[in-house]
Amino acid sequence: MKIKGIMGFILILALTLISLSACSTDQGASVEETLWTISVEGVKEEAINFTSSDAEKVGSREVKARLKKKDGSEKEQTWKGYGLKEVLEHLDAGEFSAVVVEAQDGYSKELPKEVVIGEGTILGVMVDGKALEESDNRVQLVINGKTPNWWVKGVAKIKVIK
Ligand SMILES: Nc1nc2c(c(=O)[nH]1)N[C@H]1C(S)=C(S)[C@@H](COP(=O)(O)O)O[C@H]1N2
Ligand SMILES: [Mo]
Repeated sequence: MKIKGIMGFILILALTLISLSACSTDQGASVEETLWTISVEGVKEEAINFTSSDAEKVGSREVKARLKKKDGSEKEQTWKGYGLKEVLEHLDAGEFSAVVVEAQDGYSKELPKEVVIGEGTILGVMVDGKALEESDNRVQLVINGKTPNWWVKGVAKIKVIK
């Protein structure tokens, strides 16, 4: 009787542990988890929240970007991210003349239309196989061929200018 009781207890304990670990694995693998949010202004009356989950619907692109340093040297990086042009299409932004990309720290760049629609312009989330971490602000504007001052880090806001 006593043995049965102990066995029963161990069984319940084991089942509890298994269900708990299954839960945490579920959460860890969740694609619903929002890693970042970018506020998009100038499309609708109110700002649109474009999240990492929305971005997955856009589909990612790889860009081999030559980063021109100020000392004249160049380094090549392989970036993965979401084409700015595709993101705007996904949001039904329609016609525009320019787009302002703004960071959490207030740093910003105004991109003329031809830069916005360029194949080498993406919201980068991964460089050389490594995801940008929270300390690196998760999302960085990448523009192939442009100097580092164009590469806005920690993109927080996108303003569409008609
Ligand atoms: N959010 C944000 N992004 C930014 C800046 C900034 O001040 N804030 N500075 C820009 C400038 S002027 C340069 S030269 C590069 C510097 O990038 P690095 O620190 O990786 O060399 O980031 C660019 N992106
Ligand atoms: Mo700079």
